[in-house]
Amino acid sequence: ATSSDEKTVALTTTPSDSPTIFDKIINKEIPSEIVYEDEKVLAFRDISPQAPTHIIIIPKVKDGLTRLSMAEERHVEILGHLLYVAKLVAKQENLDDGFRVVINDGPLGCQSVYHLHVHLLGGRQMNWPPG
Ligand code: IU
Repeated sequence: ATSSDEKTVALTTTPSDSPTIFDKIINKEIPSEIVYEDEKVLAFRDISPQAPTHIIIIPKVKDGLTRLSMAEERHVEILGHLLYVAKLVAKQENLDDGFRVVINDGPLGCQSVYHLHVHLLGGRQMNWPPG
């Protein structure tokens, strides 16, 4: 999918707490290239990479965390862990000159999968502002 397709998906997806395709990835019902896994999180290569390295990092248990705007106090630990794992995976992917971490929230933020996830992007020069 191109980034404009991704925007179309984001704008036509209704935010909800229903199971998403990421549950199937966690349960290994559909294949993915997993690059990191521990008891709390899973990191796998994005199916439609927007950079030479593009990895999605997700909590294995959603616990109502469909999107960052739904975060509650109980999610503070997993939110911190997701960012720390982004750092570990960046190191593993040799992104020593820098990388970008993104969390899209909601239709305006271009979120298309309602299971909170961190994008780790690297391997090319990023631009600012993002689109
Ligand atoms: P977003 O922040 O909700 O837009 O990100 C969802 C990402 O999940 C997006 O980059 C998709 O390419 C990616 N993805 C995937 O890696 N595997 C899938 O089966 C599906 C989406 I659906």
